Amino acid sequence: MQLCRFTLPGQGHRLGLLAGGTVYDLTASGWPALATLSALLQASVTTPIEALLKDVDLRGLPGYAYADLDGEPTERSPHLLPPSDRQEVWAAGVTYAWSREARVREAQTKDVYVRVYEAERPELFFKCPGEKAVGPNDWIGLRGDSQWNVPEPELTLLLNPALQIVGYTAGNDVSSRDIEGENPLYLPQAKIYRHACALGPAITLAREGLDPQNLSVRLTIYRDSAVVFQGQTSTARMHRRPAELAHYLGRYNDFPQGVLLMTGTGIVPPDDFSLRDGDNVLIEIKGVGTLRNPVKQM
Ligand code: DO4
Ligand code: MG
Repeated sequence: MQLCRFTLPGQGHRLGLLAGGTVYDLTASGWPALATLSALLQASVTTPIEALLKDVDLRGLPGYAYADLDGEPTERSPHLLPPSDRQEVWAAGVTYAWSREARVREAQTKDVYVRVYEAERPELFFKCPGEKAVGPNDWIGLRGDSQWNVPEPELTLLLNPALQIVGYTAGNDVSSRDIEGENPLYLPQAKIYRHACALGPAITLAREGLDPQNLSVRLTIYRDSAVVFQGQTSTARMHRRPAELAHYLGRYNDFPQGVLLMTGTGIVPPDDFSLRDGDNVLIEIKGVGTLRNPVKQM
């Protein structure tokens, strides 16, 4: 069972439940706690999401066939939106040795990456407001002032206002490596721009029994239908625990609408690789789903 946000022609933004190939319209239940993702996250502080959903009679809700969750939406199936509405999206960095090594190679100021990998305090940075994240099948952008743009496939945590991990989704922390490498103070420009954050396709609830520290993550990049890069890792290789990252994010900060936290990349394409206009990026996280986004040069 997964949660999603979706829209159908003329129907606005809806909260949905994905079960057995059907998207059930939770917003149509009329229950305030199921109206939006923010409302659900707020309610989940006192009542677990699964308990809130238990009493919903799905047969009484509009349901839309969504046989192929990972595929392109058809005219008759709902269009999935990013699983974020009023939450901020944050990201952790240098949480895998592979990421540390790639930053050291690209950077003119090298030791910050080695130090943050080993430090007790993780690197955490603001990525975007939830409304600016893009969902499955929407385009991700390449900055016109950068020559070196890459996707970063990241397990993404969904946290409620009490900073409890209530779900997981896939995230793409699209980044400009040349801007990042030139000076660490340029990080916000290397990370925050139009269509630089993709999330989705849906939220797997934390209580579904998924072990976030043992999930395979695969990144595939297609160019003219051919695979130009494929890499794989496991969240078991992450140097930090998800709960530890959530704890640091919540220190002296409040997230009344909940928050999403990308947990860092463990896959970095070779240094001579940069995304191009027209590429297609697929991020597959076992048990969480496949996030697919075409690339657009801005
Ligand atoms: O400090 C650089 C950002 C690192 C990052 O985004 C990652 O490791 O995923
Ligand atoms: Mg990243």
